[in-house]
Amino acid sequence: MINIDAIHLREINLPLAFPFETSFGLTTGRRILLVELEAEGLTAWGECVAGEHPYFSDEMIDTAWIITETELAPRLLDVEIAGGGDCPRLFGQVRGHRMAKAALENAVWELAARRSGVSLAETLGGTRTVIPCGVSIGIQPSIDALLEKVEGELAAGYQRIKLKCMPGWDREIFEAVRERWPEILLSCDANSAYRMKDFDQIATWDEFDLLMIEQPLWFDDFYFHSMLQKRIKTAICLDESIRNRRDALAAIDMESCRILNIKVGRVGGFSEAIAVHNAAAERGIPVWCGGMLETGIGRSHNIALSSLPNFSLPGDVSASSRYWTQDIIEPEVTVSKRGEITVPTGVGSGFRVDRQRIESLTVRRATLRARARVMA
Ligand code: OSB
Ligand code: MG
Repeated sequence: MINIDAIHLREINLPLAFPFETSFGLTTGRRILLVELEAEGLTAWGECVAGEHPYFSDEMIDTAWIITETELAPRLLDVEIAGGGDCPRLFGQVRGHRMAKAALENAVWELAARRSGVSLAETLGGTRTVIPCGVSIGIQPSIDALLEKVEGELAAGYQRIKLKCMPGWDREIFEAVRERWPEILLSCDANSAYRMKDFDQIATWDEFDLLMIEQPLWFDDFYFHSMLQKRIKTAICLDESIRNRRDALAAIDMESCRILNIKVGRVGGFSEAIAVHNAAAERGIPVWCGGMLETGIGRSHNIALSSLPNFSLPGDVSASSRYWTQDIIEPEVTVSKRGEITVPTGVGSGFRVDRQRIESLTVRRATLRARARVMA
């Protein structure tokens, strides 16, 4: 059993090496909540993927901070836990706030792996030794700029290109990319930018042979996605809509999608991510690991998760250098010319956290400690 002695929260500010634009708007830098657990002389980190604004989900860094500090961290202190699998029960009384919960739960999994001297991937039940990688390319100032980006990512070896799209930045870019690269694995992600009036237009995209259309409609909808899926040949993939295993079951059963994007933060931690993965696997639905512009800490956790067997499609987990001039882990995440990341076999995530660099990026911190335990 593990007794956690202290939980450190910090906010780091980190500019993105390249601005990232989606149908929500432009992100030029990240404000990121990191949690660090201390137990038995070991430390383990977790990253909260909540954004700077409540646009992708209703969480944001500031809500995650207060929920972690006042509700979640106290529930982890002063109890004995066996591992990350205990967190959903411990946090169950707190409704929602899944990204905040995931940061702590994932750190507990990391801690448990380190304590047992095994890799995080093995602890999670991973089997893959390498994971296939794709990239998510933001909305660009021009089609020429987009083509140049795609060219660079393909040259780097990435196996799948995902284009962020929205009304006015859709058909023309699919046409331009398909004209130049008829054979590549190509998908798009609308982040909920379309409505029922757009169904006819979306149906015309079947000609582009997209691997999937990610989250075209409302973040909280299965019914209209299932209506759209009936109208088009291209597979729908849900991202924002899937909060847990029950959502995955509903979406699969209603045929709202044929592919699932799993983001460990969006579903509340590794326990639920594994449950979604298993539910999809049992029903023949492929999954892939989404990304949230993570630093190396969250990225290393995404790599471990992606080692599970049903992560059969290339994910949005790509090299550190696509996001940061310098990451906060060592070594940085790199992708081979074949577009693969090797799953580390070292203890825990398999990466070292650069504490000095994190220290220099920290703008806010708080520490919660367990009450002194009476030694037997
Ligand atoms: O919808 O997948 C998304 C980034 C931030 C928020 C939502 C999404 C994304 C991405 C980028 O697509 C994925 C990445 O490269 O980390
Ligand atoms: Mg998405």
